[in-house]
Amino acid sequence: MANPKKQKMSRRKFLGISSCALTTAVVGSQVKVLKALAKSGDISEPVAAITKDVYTSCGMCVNKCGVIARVRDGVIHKLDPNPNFFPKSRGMLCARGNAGTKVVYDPDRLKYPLIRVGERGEGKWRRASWEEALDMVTNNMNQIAEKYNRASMMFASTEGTFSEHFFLQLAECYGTPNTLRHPTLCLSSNIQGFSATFGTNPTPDVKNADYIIMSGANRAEALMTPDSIDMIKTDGGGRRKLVYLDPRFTKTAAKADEWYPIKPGTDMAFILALINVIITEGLYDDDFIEENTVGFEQLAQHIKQYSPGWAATECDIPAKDIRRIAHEFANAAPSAVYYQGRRSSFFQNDTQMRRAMAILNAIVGAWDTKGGLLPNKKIALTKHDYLAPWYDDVPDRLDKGGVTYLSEKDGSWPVFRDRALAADPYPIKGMMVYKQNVLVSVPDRAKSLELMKQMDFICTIDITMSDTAWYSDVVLPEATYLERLDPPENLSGPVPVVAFRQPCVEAMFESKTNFWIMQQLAKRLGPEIAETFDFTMEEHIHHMLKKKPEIYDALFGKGVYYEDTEPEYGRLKGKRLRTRSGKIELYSEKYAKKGLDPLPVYKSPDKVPTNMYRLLVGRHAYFTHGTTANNALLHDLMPENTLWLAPSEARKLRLKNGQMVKVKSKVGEEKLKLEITEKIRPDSVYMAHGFGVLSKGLSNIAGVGGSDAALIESKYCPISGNCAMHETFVQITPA
Ligand SMILES: Nc1nc2c(c(=O)[nH]1)N[C@H]1C(S)=C(S)[C@@H](COP(=O)(O)OP(=O)(O)OC[C@H]3O[C@@H](n4cnc5c(=O)[nH]c(N)nc54)[C@H](O)[C@@H]3O)O[C@H]1N2
Ligand SMILES: Nc1nc2c(c(=O)[nH]1)N[C@H]1C(S)=C(S)[C@@H](COP(=O)(O)OP(=O)(O)OC[C@H]3O[C@@H](n4cnc5c(=O)[nH]c(N)nc54)[C@H](O)[C@@H]3O)O[C@H]1N2
Ligand code: SF4
Ligand SMILES: [Mo]
Repeated sequence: MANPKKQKMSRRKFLGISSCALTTAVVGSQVKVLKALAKSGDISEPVAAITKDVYTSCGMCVNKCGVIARVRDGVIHKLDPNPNFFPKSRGMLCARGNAGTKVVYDPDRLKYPLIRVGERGEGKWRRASWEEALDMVTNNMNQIAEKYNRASMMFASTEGTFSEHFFLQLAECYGTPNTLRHPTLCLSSNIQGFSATFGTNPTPDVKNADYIIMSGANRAEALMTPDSIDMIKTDGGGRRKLVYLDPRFTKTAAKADEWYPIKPGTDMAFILALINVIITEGLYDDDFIEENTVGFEQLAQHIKQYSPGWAATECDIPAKDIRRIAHEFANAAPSAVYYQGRRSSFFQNDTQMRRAMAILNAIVGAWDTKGGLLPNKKIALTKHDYLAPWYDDVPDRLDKGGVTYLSEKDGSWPVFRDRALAADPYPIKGMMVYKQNVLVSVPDRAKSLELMKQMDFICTIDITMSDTAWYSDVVLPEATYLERLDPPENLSGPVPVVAFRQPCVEAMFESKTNFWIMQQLAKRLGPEIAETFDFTMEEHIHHMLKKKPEIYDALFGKGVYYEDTEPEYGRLKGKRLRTRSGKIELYSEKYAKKGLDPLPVYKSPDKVPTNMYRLLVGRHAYFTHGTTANNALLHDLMPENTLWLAPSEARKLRLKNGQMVKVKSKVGEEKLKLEITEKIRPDSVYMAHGFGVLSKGLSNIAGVGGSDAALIESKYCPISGNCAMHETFVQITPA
């Protein structure tokens, strides 16, 4: 909630701190560039002839790889990797990164503020001035505050733009606690399980690990830099080994030394059996355990029940392989990692499954050491402090108490939505959405549509007509990442870096930055809120970098900033960790106190019912989530999604490759093309994310493929509130 203790930062004080000389330098050079550019960019007719190369960072996914934009005749002709060394992306720009030009020059992009004229979802709009659209947003926000409560407004957003915090600032200043961010769709179980063990969510030292086990992380397609680069790299002659578990034969499986098509939802059985072998056969690092951990005795007792023979029947991986892998892993340790991945929205037991991973890494001493798990570092930047107004009558978050560990900032999407639908304990009537595609990214689309139906008002800030924008009342066009000056962002990691964005070309049409939009809304919400936004982006950047002006020179000079090129090992040796005991918690006292299993207890996933299949979802190298499938360049590479089904099952169902099939779950029904492939287990089917859209404003993909969000049931982990997206069963019939 709004914190009255926050230090007030007045505009004068703010400016006093910034370096004025530097401010002039940036603004000066920026203005020169912008002045020479087209006033209102028309794709086919660039007005000015600007030829230059501009450093920035990619905005096509979470990674923020270093980019150099080749601007020719005022148009971004090509995006290349930043040629300067950058520890995060090391000269890599993936297919999506290259396709960024088609985000700017996309005929489907949002060009002007739009106000709905027909029914919601009917697709009838009129162009509005910014003035009118912004007035409409704040009038509605004020009405909701008056009629219900400030907490009846929800703010949904996802990171990636570097300026999400301004959106969250507006929410806080307006006075709602109800911000819904992406972690419970993505990685919150991961953070929870690892933090409960190590006091932090560390990063695996993929580059230096001799032995890596990856399960449920498809790094050759679901790219995370630098892990995806390091995973592929071989030193030649090194003893590096990659063991990969996935119900599908992915590109990572193709690169692995061993691939096991594990039964979905049983990774914990495999991990517990590895721990069993390592403990019962004395392969653990007893000095490390003695010095750094608590609860080994309890773990040793608990793990006895989980033998490789037992695990083999659960997870379909032969007991002899489990035993051998346990030996190989322990022999390679501490230069060995069980890679925890990122997305942990798989099963309801995800937090405890990640706990098991963390415990396995700990007992072989793969912590804070070369080739093991590394605690992250961050380059400190100065925060923007502001004094949010205080409102006495605002209740707690709507989803408060819904799960054991709820993040006040992120909330839990599935819990929140259920309570909002029941107006329990109060109604949610207004929705502000910024860079989140609720109807595509949150499981059970029909429920999200119901949620939107009950709103008095919905405003979406996006760059294209996403499904969520399509169902909104006001749609505001943001300038794309290649047209914005964004605040620098400090990305934590074993080798922390700072990334930034500057405009490569002038923002086209009437698109504006999120920062500008937030400032304009703040102004309309009254002077107290306006004051918290009373600075320019240039001033903000100088403020953030005031303690380290050299970052400024590095960012604008070569596009990247970092202080180290290699991780520092043993950094936390002898130091207290941020757990209850100050040590690595094999046995979690904290969990015991909350009535949770203090050690991971295995439960089999629900059995696949006869004549049904488990629906699996996941990444494709050419797309980011559900929202780049319409990009012209990427669409050429993969024009539609298909349903993967094993040949043996296709024969049983008398289905042919390429035919249209109906996929039906408890909550939805979709039609898409069948792809018969050996690359998937017979008990599961798979579809890529991002097709089957509702919006007709996405011309390449409207009416194409099927939506996974429409099929996935809304289940979640009761500890973290993370969605469980692989617990849905579907029936397949000819369409
Ligand atoms: N190209 C691309 N890269 C991305 C992104 C993107 O959208 N596109 N998004 C980024 C983001 S936000 C995230 S969170 C990460 C996600 O990164 P990942 O989590 O690696 O990505 P997914 O493809 O969602 O899931 C990984 C794999 O888990 C498999 N799987 C399903 N069920 C099970 C199971 O029970 N056990 C095991 N062992 N495997 C299972 C799936 O078949 C899938 O291949 O990717 C990041 N990188
Ligand atoms: N079914 C299913 N659901 C999933 C997943 C899955 O694999 N399958 N993956 C989950 C995961 S791991 C994650 S992280 C979430 C992510 O899903 P979301 O939280 O929805 O986030 P994004 O997909 O990054 O962003 C979505 C919206 O941002 C818009 N956008 C892109 N760039 C900009 C910009 O510069 N400015 C503005 N204003 N808007 C922009 C896009 O057009 C899109 O509408 O999805 C989760 N949901
Ligand atoms: S992984 Fe690809 S899409 Fe993501 S930031 Fe890097 S280049 Fe861009
Ligand atoms: Mo994610």
